[in-house]
Amino acid sequence: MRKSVFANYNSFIRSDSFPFFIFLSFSPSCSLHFMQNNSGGGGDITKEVVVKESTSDRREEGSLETTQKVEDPRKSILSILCPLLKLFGGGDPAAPRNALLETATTGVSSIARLPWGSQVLPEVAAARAESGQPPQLFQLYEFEACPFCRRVREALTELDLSAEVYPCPKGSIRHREFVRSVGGREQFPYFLDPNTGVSMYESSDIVRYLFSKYGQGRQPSPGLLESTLVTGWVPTLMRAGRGMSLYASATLQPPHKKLELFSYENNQFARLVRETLCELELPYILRNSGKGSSCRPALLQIAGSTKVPFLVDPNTGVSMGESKDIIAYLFQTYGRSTPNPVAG
Ligand SMILES: N[C@@H](CCC(=O)N[C@@H](CS)C(=O)NCC(=O)O)C(=O)O
Repeated sequence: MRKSVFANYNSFIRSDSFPFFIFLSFSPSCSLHFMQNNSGGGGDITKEVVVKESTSDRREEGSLETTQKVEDPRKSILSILCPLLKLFGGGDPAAPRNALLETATTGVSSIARLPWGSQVLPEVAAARAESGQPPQLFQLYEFEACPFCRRVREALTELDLSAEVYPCPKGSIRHREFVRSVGGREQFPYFLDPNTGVSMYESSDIVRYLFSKYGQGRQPSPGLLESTLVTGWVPTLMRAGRGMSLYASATLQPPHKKLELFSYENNQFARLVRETLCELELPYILRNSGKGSSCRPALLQIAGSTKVPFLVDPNTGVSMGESKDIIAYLFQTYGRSTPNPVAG
């Protein structure tokens, strides 16, 4: 670990981030990104210390050294933790799963994140129903298991905003490369708003931006930012790293057209589908359809009900509900290539 981390030790253990750091120290879902002043309550980030999982690839803010090499999760802390996680998580993500374990772990995850990411804020619902979505879709580079990305997806649900999601699992080939080349470093979430030309890292900044621009004067919901450090990691842990690493046999080429997923962040079954889209590195249009969403009439028309998840795949003409069926379909359709040499 870097010397500078120890130099700040005293203030660090007293900071809001300390409990989260302890979790991250054992979590393979994130590199150990410790941001001072990252309690979600203030945007004044004075210094960032980034300790990459891979001992051969360490960097601090200011030195934008980049590498074209795809990070090999097998050389990271994952190599120690993944066998355990894989055992707990049921091994091969494409293999049949224990339905009870799946329901229980995703259910507990949703309970941990109540009340965020389920319901559209009333002021926003009225505005969205009247004037619809912003003209161009946002682009969100993220991965499902990342608690900071979850924070942004929760805000999108509450603001009833759709987005193009570009999953960046560990071992991701296409999307991580894009973030590194455009943003300068591999850190998630990374967000672009083509309506304003704004792009940014830092989940709390992204959430504040979304509320200020599209929130009808609302501040971020009470606890949305702060709670990430308390329970934002629960789904990551409960789901044993699902939605974190690229599936070894994910097809190398993305499908011609983006899939479309009706979902809302804290829906326990939609989470399972998003994990799979992430593991297969499949870009998709996320139609957030929380309670009160303006997307629900369209969903009702296409699906015959407002239940989520509901997937539309314009590449094959398939559209379906039921998370179990969608997951099986996705692995069968997009998970059959020669094993990817860099995937974990
Ligand atoms: N303070 C940042 C923290 C972001 C962060 O630590 N993201 C982790 C994932 S949870 C990351 O990008 N890790 C690098 C990687 O996965 O390669 C934020 O709130 O956005």
